Amino acid sequence: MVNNRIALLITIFIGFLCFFLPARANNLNLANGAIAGNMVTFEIGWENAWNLTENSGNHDAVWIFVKGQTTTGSWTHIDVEQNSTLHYTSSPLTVETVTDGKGLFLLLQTQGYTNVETAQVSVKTTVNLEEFRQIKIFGIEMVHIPQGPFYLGDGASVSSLANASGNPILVESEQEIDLTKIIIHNPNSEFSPAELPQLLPSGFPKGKESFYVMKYEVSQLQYVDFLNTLTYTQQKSRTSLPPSSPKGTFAMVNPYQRDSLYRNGIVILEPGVESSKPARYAMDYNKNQQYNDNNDGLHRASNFMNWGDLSAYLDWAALRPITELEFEKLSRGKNATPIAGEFAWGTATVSNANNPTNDGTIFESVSDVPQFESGLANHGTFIATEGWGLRGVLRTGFAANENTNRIQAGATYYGVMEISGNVWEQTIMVAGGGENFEKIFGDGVLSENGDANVQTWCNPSTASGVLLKGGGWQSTISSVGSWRDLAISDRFYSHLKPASRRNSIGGRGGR
Ligand SMILES: [Ca+2]
Ligand SMILES: [Ca+2]
Ligand SMILES: [Ca+2]
Repeated sequence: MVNNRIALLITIFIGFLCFFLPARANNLNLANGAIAGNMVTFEIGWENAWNLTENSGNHDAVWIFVKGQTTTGSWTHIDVEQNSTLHYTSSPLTVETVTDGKGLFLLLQTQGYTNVETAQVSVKTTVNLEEFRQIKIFGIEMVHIPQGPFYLGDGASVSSLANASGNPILVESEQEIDLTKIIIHNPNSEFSPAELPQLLPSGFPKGKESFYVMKYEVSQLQYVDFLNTLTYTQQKSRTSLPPSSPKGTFAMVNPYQRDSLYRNGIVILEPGVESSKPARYAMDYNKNQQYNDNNDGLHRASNFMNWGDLSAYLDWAALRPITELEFEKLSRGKNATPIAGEFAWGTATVSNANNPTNDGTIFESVSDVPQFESGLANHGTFIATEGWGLRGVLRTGFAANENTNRIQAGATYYGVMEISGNVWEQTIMVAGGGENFEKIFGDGVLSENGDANVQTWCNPSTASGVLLKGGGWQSTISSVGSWRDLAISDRFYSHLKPASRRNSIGGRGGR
């Protein structure tokens, strides 16, 4: 049986997602969907939304987008009206539309922290929804990163970017950057770092302008929801085991080490048939053949994702990858003076999260207590007797509860979670071809074989120009200036192209 988190109403499935905020428990809930003509109506419950923009702070938001299943069985992205007056939200929410109409943002109209108990939302799409077999509404929690200058590099980390004197660079505009004036500081001595090109073009997002970023890493449930709208051929490209594999097969793990899950619970619920019927996917980490159980790890970070997987997810969700400059901005904050070897929470010390509590549930956390000024993060350990720590991923937002501050929750300056640790993030590098990346969003539609197909995005197969940032659950922490994967300016792996699936790699995107 399927313990479905989805509220099914006539022809509409509504996704249900649970998340947590740096300061307090958070819970995003979409429910009670209905359609009429071009209009889709639903309820949103959203605890601890914040809007601190009148207090020099930032705000969070939910990215909403719509997919429809046609009478032939395939899924298509449904655009929404770009005129914000055509949509409706009850207090305290407001709508922010986007010029490509691929979705819209919901955010607080009121200032401060607010629990949105149940708000009504009506979204007007550009097509008659009654012609579809099913409609799905997706919500992804985002954080808005305000415009403003910031420092790039920390003057210490391996292969970090620096000015000619080895110091951090103040990024003050989106104009092109002469990279001949920038050096790779403290270069990796084991593997040659990717060489910088001459120029970083003006089209490359530099983080000075505002942007949205996903509050959390892509979760395993989000990846399942993604897979369940793809064709068989597309699913085949986006999973490790064939979609025709038997029910219960773990779909993302290494085919040659099928018992090594690293806490990934994505399974085949209903096998597909080559070139005619896609598989259906679900979560069954506890292997009890009860799918999407309360303790099946639905909200753990999605690992075993290569660049092809992450870029496809972002194209499908009408988002985009973020650049390594944006990664440092969203971590450090504007105008903040870099600290040598600092992590996402702004200090250079870390406490390891190793011992899960409420394992697999929406409350999954750890019993480990963060030491003074040390953020709690899921990373590895050098001590052989302790193995490699947890050997897998934790729930996104695991360290945050109603009593935690930025450091204890391991949050960035702007409240983005797990930027250091859990799964590695995949960002666009200023080298290796990544420098040609431009701020072009996915259109919700993948190529026939399931790849992202957005102009200027790094090649889904070669992953050239993609940089791993932030470290993962197996990353050991050494002294400042040496092995220190979780440090936000670290670029140790600039030589490595994440083209194959690894148990510690996932990621997130932005817009
Ligand atoms: Ca189960
Ligand atoms: Ca991470
Ligand atoms: Ca596309």
